[in-house]
Amino acid sequence: MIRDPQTFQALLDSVTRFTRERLVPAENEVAETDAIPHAIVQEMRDMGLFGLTIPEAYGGLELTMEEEVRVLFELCQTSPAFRSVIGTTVGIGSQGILMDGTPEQQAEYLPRLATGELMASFALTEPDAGSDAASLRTTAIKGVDSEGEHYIVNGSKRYITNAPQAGIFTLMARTNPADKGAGGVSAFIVDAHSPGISLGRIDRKMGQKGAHTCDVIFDNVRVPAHQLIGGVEGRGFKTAMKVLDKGRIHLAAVCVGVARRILADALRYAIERQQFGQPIAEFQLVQAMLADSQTELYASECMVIDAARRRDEGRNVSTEAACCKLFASEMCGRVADRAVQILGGAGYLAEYGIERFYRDVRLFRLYEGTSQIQQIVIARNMVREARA
Ligand code: COS
Repeated sequence: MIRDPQTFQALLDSVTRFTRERLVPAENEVAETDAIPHAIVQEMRDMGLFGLTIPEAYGGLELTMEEEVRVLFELCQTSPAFRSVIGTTVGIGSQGILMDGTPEQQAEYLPRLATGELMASFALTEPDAGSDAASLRTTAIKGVDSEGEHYIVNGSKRYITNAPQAGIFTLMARTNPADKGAGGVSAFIVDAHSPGISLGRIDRKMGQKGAHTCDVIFDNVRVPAHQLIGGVEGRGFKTAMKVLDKGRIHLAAVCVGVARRILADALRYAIERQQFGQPIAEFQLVQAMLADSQTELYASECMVIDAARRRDEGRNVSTEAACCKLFASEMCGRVADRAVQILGGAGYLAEYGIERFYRDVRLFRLYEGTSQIQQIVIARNMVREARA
């Protein structure tokens, strides 16, 4: 917990410097090689970025949600692939352990997650269970043998971010196959190197080069019973939903950071580019695009800060998190689209970088719940509260 504003400002300043001096200059290399340089990952470790949200007692920085989103506003003014390095650990991979893990599970994993020595991936989505997450089919069947109680896991997971780098998976699997809904799902911590786990080939994506996703296949994987998160069966879906509530605010903050960068690039271009004898920034139709982007960006920043503060106060932010994810991800798409328009032909060329952002940000409206899923969450909560 950073209670001293000056210490927190020093962290923010160092993240801003790191983003400008190390990440931005490496953007093209990452896009071309589809890999984040090891030296950059190590610097992220050294800065404590893997432990942003992990309690100090376990070696993390224990940032509040408000502090976390302010760090993301700075860190994400570059290719979103850099954030993905810490994304599953800080965003969703470690949060199930943090929220619902037993003290033993927390003591075992959180210190290594905080240093970045261990990376966590969140394994919920399946080939036939995407938006309808509760329909997942991966099973974890309890048994006992000479080595003790365990679960045997079978099934496959899809689009698992950071799976190739993961040391552990937060896995959602069905412990009660008779219960086809959310109540039959449990959450586990699974060692990624367990016998029977194999990875599919790295997915070829439209954008976000350097951030890797792939299938993860579980073939009779033996998971010791003490790896059941919280030690109780049937709570895995709720753990996943709570993790996603937090993850959606985190991701909305990512959208704000990336949109800030895209808008700054578009503004600079508009000031430098001369047409009809003056900078195109002087033309009102260009100004309208700049102003609309600035307004929507400001609205997103305010929403994200407000939702983060509410979460810090211990309030249920399921609705607010979905509102933030919905609005900020759509905002980022519009900001990127207007930026291409402001740059004109240059916006379509790879060398200006805007077309790369245009492709990168398309994912924001899809992962951790599509825009349509956010609308469902918001409206369902509204109806439920109105009826209560
Ligand atoms: N926090 C805690 N518990 C929650 C919750 C939340 N935010 N949301 C739902 N739950 C609980 C419900 O209260 C319910 O519990 P009870 O059975 O005890 O009442 C249980 O979880 C099931 O909830 P619900 O009936 O709403 O589940 P649905 O199957 O209808 O699905 C949605 C809900 C659509 C919201 C869910 O499937 C979802 O978020 N899908 C998108 C998944 C996603 O984001 N995937 C991206 C993967 S990570 S890249």
